[in-house]
Amino acid sequence: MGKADSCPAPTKPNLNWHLINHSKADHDLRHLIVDLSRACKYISYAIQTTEAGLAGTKNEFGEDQLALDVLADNLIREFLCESGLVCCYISEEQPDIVELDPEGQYSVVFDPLDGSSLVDANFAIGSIFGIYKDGNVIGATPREQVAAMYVLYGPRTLLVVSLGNGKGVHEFILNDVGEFVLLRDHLGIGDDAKNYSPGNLRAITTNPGYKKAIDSWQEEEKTLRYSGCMVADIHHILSKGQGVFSNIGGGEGSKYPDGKLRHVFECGPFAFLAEEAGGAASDGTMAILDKEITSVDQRTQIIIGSKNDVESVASLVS
Ligand code: AFP
Repeated sequence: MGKADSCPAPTKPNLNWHLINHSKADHDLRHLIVDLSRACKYISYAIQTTEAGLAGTKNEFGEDQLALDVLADNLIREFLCESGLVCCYISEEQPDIVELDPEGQYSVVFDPLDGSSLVDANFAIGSIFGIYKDGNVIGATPREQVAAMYVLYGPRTLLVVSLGNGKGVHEFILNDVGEFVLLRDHLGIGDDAKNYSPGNLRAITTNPGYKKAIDSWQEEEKTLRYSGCMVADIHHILSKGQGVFSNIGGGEGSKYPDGKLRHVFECGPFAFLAEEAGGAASDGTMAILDKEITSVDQRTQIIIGSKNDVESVASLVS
């Protein structure tokens, strides 16, 4: 009797099963994604149980590090080391590229805990990951990612992953026995947004194009959905099947001249997921996926979500 006869599809496909049978992930990439998901289970548990106090240290960008930031960064590092599959990684909490196993075939870029300033308010927060095939992330473009994934720690812990190449964007939920099981497969983003999610709104005082974009969204009577955590705000778009999120710069002399968000571990992975879901991501002049990564701390403007809205806002802010 063949394997197919003796092993019917499970009623609740788990992440590992889905990566093998649906995404046809190669062996090592599948192991790496599953290892990252294991780290996120510990992070999810830590968020439920750890004091959300400051660690008293500052990260590379001068921001206060929460104890949970440090913990999440350490946990992910431990799982990457254990995997033996990763030659280097870039983390929001580390100033430089961190070298790991010279034999490893992959590099991973990540924000271990995005939205961590919201922890004490008990808002949803998340972890973001992009995976590249070799160690040369600087000089690459996010289109070269072989997978992107995020985990959203909200009332429920959700994991969304894609291996690109038309394999789709899939959502899993962490169940009570600690398994990520399939919740919805093939999340999609429609062409027109009913919801808008405007970040770095302080830029409208110095960037008239951004002001026009916000005015047009209000005139169109779109619904505002903005939490202050990129993972939660973009998950809202993928979950509802439409929406547009922006983080636009205020130009020279402003707090964030090029927008607040980092190209390599925030915008790149989300752009990969959005395009795979049928949406778009632009910096105002070009697709985020085609924008070269020049440094670890490079910031970029981003408009992401429903294609028509991304296009119209890009024409105003570029
Ligand atoms: P923290 O990780 O410091 O909380 O920042 C979250 C974030 O990088 C991203 O998730 C949000 O979209 C963005 O900052 C929010 O920025 P504003 O506070 O300027 O709206």
